[in-house]
Amino acid sequence: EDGLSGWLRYARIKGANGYHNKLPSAIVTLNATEGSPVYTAGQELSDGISGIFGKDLDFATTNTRKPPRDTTATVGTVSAYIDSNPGAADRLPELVDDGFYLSVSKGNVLILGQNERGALYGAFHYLSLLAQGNASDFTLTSNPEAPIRWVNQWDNMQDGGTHGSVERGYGGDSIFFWDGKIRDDLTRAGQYARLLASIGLNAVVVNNVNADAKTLTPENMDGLGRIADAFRPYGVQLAVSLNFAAPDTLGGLGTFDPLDETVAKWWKDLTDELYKRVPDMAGYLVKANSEGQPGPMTYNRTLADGANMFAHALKPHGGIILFRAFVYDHRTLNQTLDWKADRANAAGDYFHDLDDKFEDNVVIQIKYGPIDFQVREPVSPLFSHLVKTPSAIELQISQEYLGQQAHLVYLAPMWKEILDFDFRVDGKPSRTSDILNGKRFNRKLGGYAGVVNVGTNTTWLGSHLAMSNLYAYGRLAWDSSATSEGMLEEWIKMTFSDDKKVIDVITKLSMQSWPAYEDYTGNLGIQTLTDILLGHYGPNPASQDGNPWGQWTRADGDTIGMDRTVWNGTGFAGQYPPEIAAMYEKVETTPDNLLLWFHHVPYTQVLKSGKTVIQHFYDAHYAGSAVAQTFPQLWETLRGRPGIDDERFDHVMYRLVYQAGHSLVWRDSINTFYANKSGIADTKGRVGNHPYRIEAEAMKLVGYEPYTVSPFEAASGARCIV
Ligand code: BDP
Repeated sequence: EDGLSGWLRYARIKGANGYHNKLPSAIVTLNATEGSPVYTAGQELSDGISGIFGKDLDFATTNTRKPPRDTTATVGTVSAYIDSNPGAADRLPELVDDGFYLSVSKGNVLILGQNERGALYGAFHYLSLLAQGNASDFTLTSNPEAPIRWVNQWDNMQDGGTHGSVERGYGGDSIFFWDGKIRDDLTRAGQYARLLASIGLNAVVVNNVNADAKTLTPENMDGLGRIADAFRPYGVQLAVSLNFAAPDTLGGLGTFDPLDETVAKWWKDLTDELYKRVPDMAGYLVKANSEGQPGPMTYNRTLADGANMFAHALKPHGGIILFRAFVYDHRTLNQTLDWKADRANAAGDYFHDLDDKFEDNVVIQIKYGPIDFQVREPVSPLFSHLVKTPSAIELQISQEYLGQQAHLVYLAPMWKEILDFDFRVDGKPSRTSDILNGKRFNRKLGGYAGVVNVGTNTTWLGSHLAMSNLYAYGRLAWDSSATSEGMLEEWIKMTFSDDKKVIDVITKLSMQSWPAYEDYTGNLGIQTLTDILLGHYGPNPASQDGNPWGQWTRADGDTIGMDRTVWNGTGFAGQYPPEIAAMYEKVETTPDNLLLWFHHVPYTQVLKSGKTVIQHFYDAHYAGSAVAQTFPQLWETLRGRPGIDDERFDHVMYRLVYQAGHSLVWRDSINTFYANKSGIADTKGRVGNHPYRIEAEAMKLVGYEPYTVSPFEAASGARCIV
């Protein structure tokens, strides 16, 4: 068990033989051509039922629905079905694009998709129930909540000497690129598409948002065509991330001004070329004028001018452009000089006046929080500003700031809080999910973009347990009302087994993991305090303040937190609709978990819990790391349980032991840092008091040398041994 099949293992379930009479005996795919999603659906049904139950099925592709045996699984599109059964039209429910209808009755199964991939989604849904031991009769109509259910890969074509690396990827090299080219062997791309399709995800942006213009050489465009071919059997579409300056750097035009006609024509011709190779390309993703990337503002054009140029090129082909709201330039934010400068304001400031300026195939892709994938952020206010322009939320499955898959952090509970947040636009219910799915502002486009960053490692993400995040992402993009525990249970049953103990333990570990991580890394909305300049990983609270990106903690000897109020701070709170703005404006009404995000207060400020800020810090860091200490013990109780093979058991255990240890590093680094800074002692006498600790550099070990570490907080006295 190396993890390659993810949750699609189709492992034999308990009492498999007992199910045989509830299962179909044959599969009929309607009008399926080899390589089409309906054909794939038939194959998956055959593989799945054979794997889960040991029952082999006859397989026929036909355009009539005459069952070759008494019980049949029929799969196809609604229109193919109606062609052979004209009378059925009235009996079938309304389906939107990608939706499916599924009916199971005594081994006769009907799976109809509104389109081909909808049929495949229906087949995967049926198989997921079977894999969970549910073969009972039912009918179901399932429509996706939003049309955009994309995945972003931050894969580099070539990155210095590192060939096909993945930016902020923790699962190995790129499955798409190597040495500046598209890989010859794209087997993993197909396997990835299979996992994504099984949870209803429908497109992948294959290259990094920090895009390399060389992605668009003729040879590489041919390669992109091959990736699209690998995706197509699963109904997954290809999308491409663009470098705004490509007309100049690749095309040699000497300009990339979006209002220059030669530039617009260059993009149009290039887009036509791409569509020759990938006729079903989903569209583009663009990061512009951010972190040193080129963009329209280089020529004093608006972001809308930039986005619309691509929109025009894509429109004849039915493509869409996801234009990122992550626009900020640290070089213009000299926050050491300007106390009011706040990167959190940037997206709102840049996009606020552009709502009616975009073409109708432009979607603004907005990170969930105004800064950058932190463990706790308020939901980006920009979702409430764009009324005419559709938006997609950018979530990060890859745990860049959240332990990089070396820490278990199940993210669904965080995403649920974000999706359920009510902006109260015009005093009316306005949940993030209803803005994304188009209901609140009556829009057709919108949805979800998840930064996944899988790699060549057979575990995909570098950790078996982290795959629950990818699973939950897909499920939520389809149906945001799915519950965190419910999604976990499905995923555990398919990935491991339906053993009660296995379900209970993995659920407990996972559900405790995000709150624990927040507690031991950075709480009260202070953000994760990770090393901001290096890897975004270990503790380094000092790095938050002395650089032009951050200035986020604004901590001194007496006070801490960033004043983002309108009356006295950076004004960010005022970007929310009035009811929410009023809540965040005051210390008393701001939830404790965002207090230091919005307010600058003394360490002795008393929270709603009755504790002071500093004592809360100390206690939470102890409490969170204490939870992490229980993880290896909990996991140990699963040794040898059904579905827990040694290979995966050891792999997970290794990480949980590491997490338990690293949570102590976090606890002590942060607590000691703020104890020193504030000069206020822990009332429980723990911080800085480690009577049983033996410093590594005080030991004598043959073959090891003392070493000064950076960041210095990672070891007491900044010394460790190597
Ligand atoms: C930051 C990442 C960086 C990305 C950037 C982005 O550290 O690698 O390029 O976001 O999203 O979080 O564009």
